[in-house]
Amino acid sequence: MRIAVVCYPTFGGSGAVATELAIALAERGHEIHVVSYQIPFRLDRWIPNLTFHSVEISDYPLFRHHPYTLNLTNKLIELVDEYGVEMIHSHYAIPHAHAAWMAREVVRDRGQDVRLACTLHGTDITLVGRARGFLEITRFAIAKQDILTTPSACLANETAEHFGIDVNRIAVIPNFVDLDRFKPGGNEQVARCLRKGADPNSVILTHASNMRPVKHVTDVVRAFAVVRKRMPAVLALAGEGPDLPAAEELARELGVREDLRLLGNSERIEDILQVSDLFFLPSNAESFGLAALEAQACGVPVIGYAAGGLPEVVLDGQSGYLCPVGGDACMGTIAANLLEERDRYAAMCQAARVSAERFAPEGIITRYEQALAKA
Ligand code: GMT
Repeated sequence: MRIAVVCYPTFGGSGAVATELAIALAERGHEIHVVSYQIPFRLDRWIPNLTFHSVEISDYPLFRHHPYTLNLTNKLIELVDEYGVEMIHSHYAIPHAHAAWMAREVVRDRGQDVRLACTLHGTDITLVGRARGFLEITRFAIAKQDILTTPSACLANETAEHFGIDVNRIAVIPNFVDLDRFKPGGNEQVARCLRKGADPNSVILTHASNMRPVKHVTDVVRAFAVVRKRMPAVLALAGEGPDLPAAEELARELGVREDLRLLGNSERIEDILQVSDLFFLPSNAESFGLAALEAQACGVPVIGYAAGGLPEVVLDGQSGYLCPVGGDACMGTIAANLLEERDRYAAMCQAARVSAERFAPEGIITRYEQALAKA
């Protein structure tokens, strides 16, 4: 197949999944054209059969906001013309599914055709797409796709409920993890850097995200403060986003600021996960939780909230624990208890890796390949 893969390039799950899927499909012999406004962060190697196309963004003094969707649409039309692209696979509906639909209208007007697939990733359905300013056009663009996929059954149900899509039209294809890259192990030097200035026996607790409100990063800090009262510990926060300053301020108020490690966006998140003792993901709506899967693959139990698709990824009581949304004290107590019971903790680390093995790439890529071929 000749496929245009449209995605966000920045740190975040949808861009990571889109890029890794694009690479895997190219390695299976498909001709892949990745389209975005900059090279996606996980597109870090040269792959035969895979070409990156940058969307040039038009600037003109009249435009208060750049009409990116139109530039993207134009690029997709060009790809159909120049490379004979047969399928546009959008990752994250807004505005990719809309641009794909417009591109198809244009090529159909010329007597050509292209098929449309869209993987809905999360807030395109649970938050942004449901906002009044996007709802109607998102409902339309989603309905026009030949195939829809979601990474969890939970997100498929939410799409059906809020966008009036027949749930049988949605293929649930979970995200996957490179089990050779994300594996137990760890570099002592990384651990030493994270513990610098703290007790050398500190446990390392980690959270990685785009620090948006949905991630409840202040709940991570509150849970950490509970653990910190019972044992030496540092909290590694990987990623950047709007709620980071509030998290830092709260850490100051709770007297744990000196135990916080603000790591920014990291291209090698596995280095941090591998030396972590526990991973926190207390989102109130998480369609899947790729970061939780990557942590488990590194043998790190996950403690989070029982919301969205996370229970499909983290097996409560086996590969981690899921507390009710808002239960930051619950997370902290469970974490501290677990870390104090070394045998139970060791068993859970092993179970975390086994849980992640359910999401090995091979079979999941095949499911995508089959779904795209059928569209
Ligand atoms: O939906 C978002 O907020 C962004 C999106 C992204 O681009 O990072 O994250 C979503 O997609 C990931 C990949 O499928 C999932 O692992 C995340 O759970 C999901 N985020 C949310 O649902 C909040």
